[in-house]
Amino acid sequence: MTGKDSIYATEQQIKDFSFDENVVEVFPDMIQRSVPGYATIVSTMGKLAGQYAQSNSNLYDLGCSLGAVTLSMRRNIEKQNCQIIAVDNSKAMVERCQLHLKGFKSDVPVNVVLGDITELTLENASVIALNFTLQFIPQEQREAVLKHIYASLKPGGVLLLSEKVKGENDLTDNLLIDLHHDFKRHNGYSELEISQKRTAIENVMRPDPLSKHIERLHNIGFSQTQVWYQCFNFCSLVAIK
Ligand code: GEK
Repeated sequence: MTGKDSIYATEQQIKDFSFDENVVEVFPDMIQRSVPGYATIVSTMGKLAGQYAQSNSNLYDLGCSLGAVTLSMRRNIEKQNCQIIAVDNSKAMVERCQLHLKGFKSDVPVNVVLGDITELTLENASVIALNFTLQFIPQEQREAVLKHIYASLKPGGVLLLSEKVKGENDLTDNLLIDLHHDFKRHNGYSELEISQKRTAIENVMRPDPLSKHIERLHNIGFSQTQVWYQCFNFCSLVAIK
């Protein structure tokens, strides 16, 4: 069982945020209360995976955390001979993810891998999910990761990309940040929790503007990119090879 997120509830010396055992313990509560539309995004990514999965191919869940997207994709795959490869570079996450997935039955094989997505070999993919993971990759490495994703996709394959984005200018960025902080307040986070989390995350998560994502995907070669969800500074899109 996982618990309620109170990691930043007391005043503390703030260290850079990391996906360690303490975060794993409260992760479902943390992400649910912090990302508007998380449940909708996860279930829709599963639906899209079901639609775009090709027989005899791999589906990847990169930065899988506890495997929410893996489970959602697995529920929707109807094609023959598909396997899901779920990857995360946090040992604590991968261990808990393996345990968690054991609790659900399915004929679709899942391989949970401890690995860094900047070093991973991807192949024969029909669907690749990056659900709020690219934002943690250093900005100068994002293009290379996306190029490798594109190269590993079969024709007609898709990247399902969700990201926290930066507003297009300072004014709209602040507007989106304020709306998001209101959302967190509404979900029970205090001012201290909101501000300490912001400090902890600012060095490890650097969002790009949505326009930058779309332009980069286009330049890499994706034929179509469609934003299907946005609430405040949280977006999800599908990019088709
Ligand atoms: C979900 N997708 O619940 N390589 C592999 N994993 C990484 C890397 C990397 N270089 N950098 C960060 N991660 C999940 C939510 S959380 C998003 C994803 C959030 C992993 C990191 O360990 C963490 O588990 C995940 O990416 C990001 O649908 O907490 O905001």
